[in-house]
Amino acid sequence: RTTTTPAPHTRFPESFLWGSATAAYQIEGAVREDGRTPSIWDTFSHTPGKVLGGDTGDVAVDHYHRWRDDVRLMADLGLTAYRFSVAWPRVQPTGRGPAVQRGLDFYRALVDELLAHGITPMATLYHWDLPQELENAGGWPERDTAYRFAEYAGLVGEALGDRVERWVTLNEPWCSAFLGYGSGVHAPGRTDPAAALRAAHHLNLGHGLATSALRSVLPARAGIGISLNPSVVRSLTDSPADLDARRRIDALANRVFTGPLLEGAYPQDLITDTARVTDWSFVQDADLASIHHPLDFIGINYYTPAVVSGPRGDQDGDNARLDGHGASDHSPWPGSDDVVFHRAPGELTAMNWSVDPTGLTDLLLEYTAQAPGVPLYVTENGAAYEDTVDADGHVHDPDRIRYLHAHLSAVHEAVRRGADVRGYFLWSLLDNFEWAYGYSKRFGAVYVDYATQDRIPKSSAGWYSRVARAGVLPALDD
Ligand code: PNW
Repeated sequence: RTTTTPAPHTRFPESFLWGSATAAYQIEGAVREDGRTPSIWDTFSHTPGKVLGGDTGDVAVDHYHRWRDDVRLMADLGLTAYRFSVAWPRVQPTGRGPAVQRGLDFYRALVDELLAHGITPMATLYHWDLPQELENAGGWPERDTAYRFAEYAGLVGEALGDRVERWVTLNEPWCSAFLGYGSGVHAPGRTDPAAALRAAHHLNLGHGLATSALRSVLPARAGIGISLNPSVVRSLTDSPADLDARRRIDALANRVFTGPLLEGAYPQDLITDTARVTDWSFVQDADLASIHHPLDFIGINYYTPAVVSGPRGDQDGDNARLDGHGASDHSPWPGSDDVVFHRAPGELTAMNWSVDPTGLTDLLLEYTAQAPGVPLYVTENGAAYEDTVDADGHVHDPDRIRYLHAHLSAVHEAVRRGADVRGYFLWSLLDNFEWAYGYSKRFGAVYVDYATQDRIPKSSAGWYSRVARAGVLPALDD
């Protein structure tokens, strides 16, 4: 092959972390072991009609028993970091009171095993598994849940703070608030727009209070951040109506979190847009000061952009399919449920999410500008495809390799243009319980045969492994 243009220089910084990510409810199983009690996802997945195929996390990929093998798998792949989440109902089964030692022991052993293999742990404290008892007491729309979360964060921080240096308070609070309490496609499945906004505020407050609780127990070298799933919102046209739709969705998807986190205030336009839903009287005077801490890093989870327009009667009803948030008669956009979502350009993954890596570059540069000096991690990025095992026992997933290559190039491009990105966590290490889609969507770099729990690294795992070991992104056809 003759080529005149040399491959672009795609070396990543020396200390760049090459990781993968998972979440407790999606992989652990063992839902009744060692004192664990139900979380809202146990209740939800056991409610008929909520999860595709009636799937539950009861067994998942049995990581609670196979964690040693799973760590070895990461080590064999040459990965240098792992983002996992701690199951609140294992540590504090009722959401209150002292920690259950056996719950903490599991994570301590996991972390020790990671460290023994030279893998840097990143612990997420909340990846959606609220103890059911706290939901019974009102859940995230109730202020007390924020206090309970801070207390739990302190317990985990005390137990693991000597060995975990990177802490994520919340994973994707947007999903917890607006899919959990607005559209109801996630646990606990409530469909109350005012409750969704209250939940968003109490998640913000929980993050702030948990940050203080962690600071008081963690060594000074520890870093505390949050993983957001910012929407890259694009307007269908430059018409005033479409630009206004863009502004509204940007407020409800992004600025409802970055306002208080980075600027210490809720955006005025958000308060105005949602005035018919709530008067925001649940925000108390001191709350914004509690939320507005300096962040040691920001975690960015990115999959696909959104394209929106103002209301256009003829296309109403497509939203459930096109906004990628699952089918529901209820909108996850309080006060802006008339905004129309359109199919974004690009190929589709098995989630029907369009592939557009430029969104990731845009986001990383946008956060670099919005939060100058705050390091960034891509704490999730990846894609579901319809993977199958060949007759020879291999799983060939060239689409996923292309997706990862394009998105890692997008990260590199952001770094080249000044973004301080410290690492990349592929979602996900293993195929797992994909929330409302159950086991029907496979995001893993490693295939799981659910009948046997056999792990089969896909060709993308081998590809990612080579990238991680070299610290350089090869040309795609190498
Ligand atoms: C994220 N949406 O979930 C989560 O952090 C992961 O646990 C999950 O497996 C992964 O992305 C893939 O879906 C999302 O509807 C779920 O906008 C739904 C949405 C976004 C993120």
